[in-house]
Amino acid sequence: MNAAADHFEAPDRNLALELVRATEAAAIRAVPWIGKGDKNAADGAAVDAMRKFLGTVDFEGVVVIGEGEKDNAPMLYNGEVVGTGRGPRCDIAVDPIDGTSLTAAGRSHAISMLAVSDRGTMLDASSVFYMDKLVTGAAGEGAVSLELSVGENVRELARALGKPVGEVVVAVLDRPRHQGIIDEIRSAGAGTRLILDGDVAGGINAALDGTRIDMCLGIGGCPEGVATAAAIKAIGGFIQGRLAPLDAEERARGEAAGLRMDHIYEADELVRGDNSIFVVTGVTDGSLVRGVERVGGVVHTESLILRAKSGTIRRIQATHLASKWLED
Ligand code: VTB
Repeated sequence: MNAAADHFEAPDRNLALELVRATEAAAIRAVPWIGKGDKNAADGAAVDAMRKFLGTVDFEGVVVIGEGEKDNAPMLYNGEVVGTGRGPRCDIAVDPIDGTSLTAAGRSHAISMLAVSDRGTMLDASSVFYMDKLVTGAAGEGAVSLELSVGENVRELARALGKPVGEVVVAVLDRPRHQGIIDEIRSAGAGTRLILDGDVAGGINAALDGTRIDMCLGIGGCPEGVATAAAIKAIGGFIQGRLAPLDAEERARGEAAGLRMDHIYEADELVRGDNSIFVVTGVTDGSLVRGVERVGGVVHTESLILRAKSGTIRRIQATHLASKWLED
């Protein structure tokens, strides 16, 4: 072997290249339900399709973050084992549609996503519903923190990015609970990008270069926080999360499950190690990926696959024969 090439690792398998078929399938099957006002039908079609395709992939995945508990979710429930059972033992987080209401309404930014990491490395935060999150690109490392105020974070990030505070854009879920954060962002002189749903895409956009979002802040779903961490590790960005229990009962349940309530979870505590992958396919048009689109006899999908180990980011455009997937 060429000595100069010795420090390169031997190429290995990128599971994401196979798993992208599962998010593509979920997005394609959602097509008849986009804008039709029935979010459960959209979700059901996507869940079913994703599960079928996961079943073809050589791995043994345990759903750590899924559609909920076994009794409420017929498929892709927490603890369900997916894949052929041959190959690597993994944790998997799935959200066949993040943004079911967006999909049903025909609004932008709905995605189908999944994240995979080595078995036992994904934080099981299923006993707490919400998480306070802070996501930026790599520039935020050592500059921003959930311990700082919103204004301080905005100023520190502006300094780290080398641009005026007035040009910093912060994505926040548009919820009454965030009015305080929104006011603080604006009084610091930065701008908000209010998002209806989908803070996973918001977080990824904050971490990726070349998007119009510099930071994603606020309280969103806990599962979405862990899934975002898998993506952020691949992009090389910054993420912190702090559990935000709704009441004393949820706090106690979380503590009983071994979760630390006032602790700031770093990326490596949300998903341990550097072997995570993240896969997303657009359901409706968004800033991360284009939505799935049927044009006559074909269906177009756009996906992004991220792999932490190699640091690769791939954008995959695919054209599928509609007759194989959808009724006329
Ligand atoms: C967010 C958002 C999701 O849930 O995590 C949010 O990213 C949090 O819950 O798309 P609320 O809607 O109660 O604020 C979603 O909106 C739906 O899963």
